[in-house]
Amino acid sequence: MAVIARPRGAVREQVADRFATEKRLAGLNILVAFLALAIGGLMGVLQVLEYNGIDLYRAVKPVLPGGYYQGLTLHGVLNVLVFTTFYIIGFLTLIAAMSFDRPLASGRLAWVTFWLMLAGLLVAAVPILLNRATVLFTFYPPLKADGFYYLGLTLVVASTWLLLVNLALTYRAWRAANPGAKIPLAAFMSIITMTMWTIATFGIATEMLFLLIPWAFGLVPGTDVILARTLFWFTGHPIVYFWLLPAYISWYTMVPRLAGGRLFSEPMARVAFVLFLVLSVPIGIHHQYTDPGISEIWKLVHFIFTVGVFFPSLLTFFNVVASLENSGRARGGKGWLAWIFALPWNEPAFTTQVFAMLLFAFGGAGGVINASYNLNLVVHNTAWISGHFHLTVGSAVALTFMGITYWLVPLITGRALWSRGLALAQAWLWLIGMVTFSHFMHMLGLLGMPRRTMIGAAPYIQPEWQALLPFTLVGGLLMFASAICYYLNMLMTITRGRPEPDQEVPFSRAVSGPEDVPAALDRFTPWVVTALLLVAINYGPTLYYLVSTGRFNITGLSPW
Ligand code: HAS
Ligand code: CU
Repeated sequence: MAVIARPRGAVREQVADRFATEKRLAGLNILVAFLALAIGGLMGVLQVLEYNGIDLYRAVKPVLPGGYYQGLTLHGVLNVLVFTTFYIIGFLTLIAAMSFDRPLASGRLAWVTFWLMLAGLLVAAVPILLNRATVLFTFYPPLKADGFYYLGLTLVVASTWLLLVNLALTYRAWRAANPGAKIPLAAFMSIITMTMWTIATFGIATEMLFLLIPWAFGLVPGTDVILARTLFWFTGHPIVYFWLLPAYISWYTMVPRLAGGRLFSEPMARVAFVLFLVLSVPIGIHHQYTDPGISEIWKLVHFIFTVGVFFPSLLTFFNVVASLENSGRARGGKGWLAWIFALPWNEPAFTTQVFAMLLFAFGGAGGVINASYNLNLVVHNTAWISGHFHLTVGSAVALTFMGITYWLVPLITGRALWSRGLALAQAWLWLIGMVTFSHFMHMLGLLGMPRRTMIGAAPYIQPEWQALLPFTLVGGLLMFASAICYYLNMLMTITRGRPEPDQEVPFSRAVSGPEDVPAALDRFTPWVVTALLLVAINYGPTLYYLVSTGRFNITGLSPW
């Protein structure tokens, strides 16, 4: 993949201006994302305090009348729906354009996308804050929220499709100007990510439009719980790859350069992304092993395909570590493993992202345990699952997204990072805090501690849980300290950072680059068709059965 050349003089001014819209949009999206994360993260601190018998919800009752469960709804919705979605849309808007080396086809459409997403967010936020949507981020019926909660979230999701439209138009214009060239890697990956996401959101859009919205506004008397859950997980599983793939884009196309070397193999990176497009969606039933109404046969099929989607992450593991080794050796590193010490550990954007990778290796291993039908019965609905997703979305994704901002915010604002030392401290605190927190959450899960529960107030709290719970608090507080370092550093960068105008996206070259990419890995249509076919096979019979036998008579409840 080509490195963006540093333009000179007047040309530089022009180039900087060419991406002004994309930069502004990336900046605004990422600002919204991190504001959401600040509130969502704070709720996490309240939760871990409650686990340890310090119930601050009583103190904040005027603000959070719904207590723990309202806080948990905010934690889930803000962190995994709002933070991720806004960040991803902002990040992909900018890097896809820069990778194509042309602005997006429609700046106006890009603005419309942002404003619609923001409007959706505000519509959904009001009922949550008023304690009229304390249904957690999974909003399973029979729990019933205010209709505007569903409406707002639907608007956010539907608006993200507009980015795919914009990318498709940009691709068409780029192709007309570059017949025969290979699509630049980061642009190819961005389009795959948004295509996968658009297919994936069929589930949640159908659930919202046909089941939950009419039900919550009283247009129909009841709904069907299992059908709603199945449609939710149709999207709810692949959403994790919607979060992960932008982090992978950074690990493949930028981290090797930050490390001072090259990506090992571009063709292999494309194979991984194509496999994610094909395999991410038709596996959602691995969240429903314990649900009635779905045949064991389809649970088994979804299990087998889940093991399949492990493979592109293993390819990524190999490719990313090989790229790091390439970089370590390019910096004079030697030996079987000693090259690791030659890597630029004093570079915040690099270190933060490699820590995210390390944590993900463990989160990924836990994923296979979740996916296995019989082991899932041990860990389902326990604190183990919270341990799992704090390593995945809470680290592989969130920590990578923070690491990226260590070069991206300077690029957008034209100001140098305020403190590299503070950024490195942030990375180390997150690593140590998360290892502690997630390890003990996994252990507590194995000891049977349920997730999504006010453990501090539970009459059945076990002595062996009580022995381990303080460690979750230590981990949580270390992550809180990490977050403070992060926000302080960003605030100071934006307001006080030394001017440093000529920053660039650190796109990497590859050892095996575009020249080695076969034509099949530079196309979308065959893979989209395969993806749709697999979705139809893996979901068709179950959805048909659930719709045709559904009894839409659950009136719903709002117990908070
Ligand atoms: Fe998961 C539940 C299975 C990945 C998130 N998952 C969840 C939930 C969330 C979540 C949020 O099968 C809970 C949802 C809820 O509220 O109920 N998950 C998997 C599997 C994978 C997986 C098989 N999950 C993710 C990712 C997530 C995420 C990614 C977010 C971003 N998960 C499940 C299952 C459940 C589940 C069941 C349901 C459980 C239940 O009962 O409720 C795989 O995709 C993981 C593959 C990953 C790897 C790791 C590759 C490592 C790499 C880094 C290498 C580089 C290094 C650096 C180490 C194979 C690429 C080296 C450094 C040097 C210096 C050399
Ligand atoms: Cu899943």
